[in-house]
Order: sequence, then C-alpha cells, then structure tokens
Amino acid sequence: MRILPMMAAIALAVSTNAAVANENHDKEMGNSTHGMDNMKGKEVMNNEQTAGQQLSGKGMVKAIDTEAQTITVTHEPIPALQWPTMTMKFNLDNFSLTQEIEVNDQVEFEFVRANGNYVITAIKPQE
Ligand SMILES: [Cu+2]
Repeated sequence: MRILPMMAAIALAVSTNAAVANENHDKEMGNSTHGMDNMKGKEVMNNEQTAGQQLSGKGMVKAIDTEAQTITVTHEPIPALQWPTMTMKFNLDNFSLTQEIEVNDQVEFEFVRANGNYVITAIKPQE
C-alpha cells in the first residue's frame, strides 16, 4: 500500500502552493480602483516576468508598523507590474531602512518580489 504516502505528499504540495498564493499585495489594496479579479490575472503573469527583478516606485508613506516591520505606501503607477496607483503594505528587507523616513514623506524606493511578498530593499525621501 504505497498510496497513502503519495496522498500525503500531494496534500503537502497543495497546501504549500495555497500559502504562496496568499499574497500581502492582494489583501492590502484597500484604495485601489481596479477590480480584484482583473489584478489577480495580471499578478500571475507578473510573477513570471518580474521574479527576482529589482523594481522601483514613488509614493507617500501612510504608515510605519514597527511591530510587523512593514510600511504602507500610496504608490504611483508601476508600469513594470502594471500596477495602478494604490495603497499597499510592503515588507522591509531591514527595518533600519525606515530610519530616514516618516509618515507623510514623499519617497522613492526599490523593491523585489520574494516568497509572494513585495520587499523594499531601499527607500529614501524624494529629492
Ligand atoms: Cu501596489
């Protein structure tokens, strides 16, 4: 009877995929004006096109969460991801990145996609 270990392996694979698909980005698009379903399709394409790519954006800092180590930014459109202007949370590569910024600052930032999240690797006030 080898079928049980096989079923367990499949169940594990399925639940791992579900966790990856559960993206921060989708949950945080409170102010976005476009449809979620529409975005989802684009996200799937973007995942392949932008994996490991260094991306950049500009926007305004809305919140800095020292406990969760995230920042919420209302960013301008990001053509590389086909993102419209939206307010969303980003993870931070290193929380000390927030030392030079405050809520309501206009910032420019760089980020990457990692494990289904968008992670800021550099951020500074706009000049
Ligand atoms: Cu966004």
